[in-house]
Amino acid sequence: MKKSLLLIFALFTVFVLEGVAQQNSKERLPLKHGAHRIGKRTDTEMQRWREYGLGQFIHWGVYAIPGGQWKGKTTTYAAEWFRSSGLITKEEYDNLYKEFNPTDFDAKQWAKQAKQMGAKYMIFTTKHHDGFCMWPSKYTDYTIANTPYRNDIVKEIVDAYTAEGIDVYLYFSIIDWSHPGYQGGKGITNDDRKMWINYDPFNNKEEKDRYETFKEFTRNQLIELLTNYPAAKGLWFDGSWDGAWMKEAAWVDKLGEELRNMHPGLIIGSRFRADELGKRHVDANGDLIDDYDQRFERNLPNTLAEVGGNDWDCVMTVPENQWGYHRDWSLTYVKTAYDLIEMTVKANALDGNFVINFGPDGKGSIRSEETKIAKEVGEWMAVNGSAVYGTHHSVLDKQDWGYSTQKEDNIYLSVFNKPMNNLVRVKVPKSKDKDMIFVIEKAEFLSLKKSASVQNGGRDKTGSLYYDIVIPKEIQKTDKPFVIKIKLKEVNKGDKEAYQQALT
Ligand code: FHN
Repeated sequence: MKKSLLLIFALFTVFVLEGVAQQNSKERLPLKHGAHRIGKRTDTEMQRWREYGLGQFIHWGVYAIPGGQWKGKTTTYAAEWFRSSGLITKEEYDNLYKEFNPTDFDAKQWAKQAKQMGAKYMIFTTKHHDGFCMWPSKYTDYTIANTPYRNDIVKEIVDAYTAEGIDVYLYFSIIDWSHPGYQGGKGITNDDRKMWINYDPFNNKEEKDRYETFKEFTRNQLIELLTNYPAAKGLWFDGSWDGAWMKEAAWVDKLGEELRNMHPGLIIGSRFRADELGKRHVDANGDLIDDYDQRFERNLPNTLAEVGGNDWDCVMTVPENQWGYHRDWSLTYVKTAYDLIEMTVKANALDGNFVINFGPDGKGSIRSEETKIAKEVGEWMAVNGSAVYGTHHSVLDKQDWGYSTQKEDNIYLSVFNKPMNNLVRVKVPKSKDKDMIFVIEKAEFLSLKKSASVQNGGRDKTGSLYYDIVIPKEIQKTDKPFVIKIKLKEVNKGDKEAYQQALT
């Protein structure tokens, strides 16, 4: 009896283990062009990226000349997509560069302003979807070299920002409406593997051959950018959702390797390439493609679970969806500096970087609304930046007054909803040891640089231990978010004084 029971048990175990093994091999697909690394990059360049906290994006190109308006008509379309707005003919748009002469442009001034805002990195549109190159590319005539301005704007930007200690990333659009070989608008979205494998983005051989010239052109331009601007830290891709590009998984993957080899430490986000099954950002196994996740454009995540342990950034417009210069900002809600500060802190509390977009006008001036935002964000960051730079999510749960970030054992409480009773109630984590509790050992308001008073704690309905930090008079009337830096200490419940302080 015993023997037969043992036999049944052994058979059952083999059956279960085999099932699990089969299941695993079914789940993990043997991808050649999916993620080439599981988990985060650990090198110094990527560690530096992770610590930026706040960045600046600049969308600038010939679309800044019309600024969303043409012949008395205004579009609500994104200004940088003006060529497709219907207000201008393609021919008119494609001749705008002949007027591009941004005599007010001062890269050093822009870089100073970005530094004052607190940006640690910046992303610049070297070429947006229209294909106009802000550098004198030798692979097309549609460049800054053939405008009345003529100077290499990318060089001016890279030099000026690098001199201010701000790392530069080169935005590059895969979509290029100016190249005859570019194959646009033929993406398919489906989850059917076979359908994707059989999908042909071309209508005929001629189209396919033309696309080969586009691929070579794109490769040449990327090599040119990294050769001309070696100080750039990374490439920020856009427009890679194009169906023909997505079908080139092997070729794009090889190009990525080539670019990385020529520029050690190069940082590339998840928008460069798809895997061989047409999956973007994360591959068909669910692993992040390349170095950081770019899916959170204008759309911050709300929980750590959503970011899946990956590095990520969120790029954000100031009006609703205008990246390039639009003359009329009355058309949508315009974010305030404090909206953007809250987003910055929220992103960092969820292990991401936050990037604020600017769209200078056709003459090269940054609009007054953006200058005001840069100033207000900068003033806040100058006092409270330690809650952002180099921080990550904290050991505290999310609480109603705002967001918490952490660097080493400093925890930063960024308060955006000031409690009416002027007490910031801080729930501390539960100790893993049943004999220990956490107490707030030190608390300091960053803007005051003096210790804050922590009132006796208590337990809320869920049994969580909390302490109240008193908002001092100097801050009670503020209409701005503020930061309290705290340190926690684990003490024995038997330590009478600390325990008493925590429970009364
Ligand atoms: O279509 C573009 C848009 O114009 C803008 O450049 C943004 C910035 O991330 N990217 C695309 C939309 O995802």
